[in-house]
Amino acid sequence: MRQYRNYIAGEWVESARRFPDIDPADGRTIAEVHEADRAMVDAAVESGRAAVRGAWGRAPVAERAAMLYRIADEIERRFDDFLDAEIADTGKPRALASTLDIPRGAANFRVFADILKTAPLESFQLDLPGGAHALNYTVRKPLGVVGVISPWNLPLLLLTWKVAPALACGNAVVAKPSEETPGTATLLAEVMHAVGLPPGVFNLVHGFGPDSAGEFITTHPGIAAITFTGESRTGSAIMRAAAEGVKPISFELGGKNAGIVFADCDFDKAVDGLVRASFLNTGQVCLCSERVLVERPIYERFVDALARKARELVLGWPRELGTSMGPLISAEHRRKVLAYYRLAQQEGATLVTGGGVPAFGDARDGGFWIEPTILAGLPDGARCMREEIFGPVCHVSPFDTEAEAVARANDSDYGLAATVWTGSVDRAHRVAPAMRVGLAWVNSWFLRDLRTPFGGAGISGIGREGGAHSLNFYSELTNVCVRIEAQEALA
Ligand code: NAD
Ligand code: 6OD
Repeated sequence: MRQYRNYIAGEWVESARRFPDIDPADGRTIAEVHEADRAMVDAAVESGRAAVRGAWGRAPVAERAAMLYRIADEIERRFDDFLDAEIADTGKPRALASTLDIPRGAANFRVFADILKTAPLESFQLDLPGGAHALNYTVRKPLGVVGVISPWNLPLLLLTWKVAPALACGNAVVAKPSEETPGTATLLAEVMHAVGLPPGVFNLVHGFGPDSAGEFITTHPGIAAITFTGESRTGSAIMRAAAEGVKPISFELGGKNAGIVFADCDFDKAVDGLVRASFLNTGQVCLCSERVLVERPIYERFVDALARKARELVLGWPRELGTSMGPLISAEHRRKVLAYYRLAQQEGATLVTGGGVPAFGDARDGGFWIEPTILAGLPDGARCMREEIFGPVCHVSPFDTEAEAVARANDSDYGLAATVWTGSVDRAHRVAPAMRVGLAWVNSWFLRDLRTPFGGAGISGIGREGGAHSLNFYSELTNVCVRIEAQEALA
């Protein structure tokens, strides 16, 4: 059986406590994961602190950037290993992991190396009475050891999205991947070792949240900052832990995202876009559209087309090329999503398509598969319209005016993302900026330029990462102010 160990201070560390890593496509145990205890997390933090005090914390920008490029190259060299591990842990289709997850794992390092090399330092001149002035300039320094805690839905993408900028800024990292998806994180530690990253700069600890590695990281006095992606409720628990040490936090949390489809849209593109936005990765993307609002004149036709496309999704073995949708991540998560399918019907929803568990008659019946599902007929206040389900499901409802669509889309405690589908340039530029979200897409979805701010409003997050926003979170900025006296000869 494959063993996933901890990587601490440049060494592989075993643990007597182990838990199984399960392939969600058939429920088989595929690896044993070594759960880090408190002493291991202490050792990881200590080695990180020593690395930041040592050569890594003082390494010139060019040296850190070169290291990030080497990491990206090595991920690409081991592309097939990463692909294999990501598919085994998540059950996501090969077509998705090979075009999104693994390429982004490498791209995150390359992009932040580029950004670091070209990042400007601020400087301001303040004029003073009598001809003197003050020259201000900002220097960027590492924060120290950053705790990185990541979820299971896009394991390599979301882990590297935080590790890359943290390392770019000269920090050390103690990373904890989700207990559901330890595979690609362990390969990433192998990559760090292979490229010669100094011991202690990247540490990997496996485990769970409460009373396990997650909590040991967030409550550790030696952790300088916490960056977290996951559920809003978990974010709230981590925030309480971080409050004790007044630690900087960056949170990317849940979503209950709206997609607004206007009658003047390109109909086929909007249908394809919403199928992708609702069902990609089995609906397990924080940006997925769970609330679809469609302008009344095209409502019936749109729902029919969306349902037809949802039924065409191929729930096949993840490694087969024709597969377009995989299973959910775990038995527990399937129980949760199925409970929402039932609740929706108790709340008065009509089932347009799906709602159940498919039967295959092969080993997939041991996995955590579920049907892509479309609901209609719920009032906006229903629980299924307000709570994140995080499965292959969307609710479709009609609207009559632009103002109504904007108000209903914005009526959510969450505020991560929105998509607007329209053929009118004016409407696009009126509606998209009016969305109370961190990310508003027009005639597209999950289209990413990694230099742009990424994050959520409301309970969808705190702060923004991406480009210079990441550099600012992962750096201590010191402003130097120099008073310069006037000299008459030069005046
Ligand atoms: P989760 O919150 O259950 O777990 C995320 C990570 O936090 C895991 O590594 C887990 O072990 C750890 N954890 C749990 N409790 C903890 C605690 N008390 N202290 C420290 N660590 C703890 O989330 P999940 O189920 O893995 O992921 C799905 C959720 O993530 C969804 O809500 C989704 O919307 C959200 N998400 C958000 C974004 C975004 O960018 N906004 C991206 C991906 C996923
Ligand atoms: O693309 C990204 O950088 C990012 N953070 C995506 C998050 C997706 C949520 O599931």
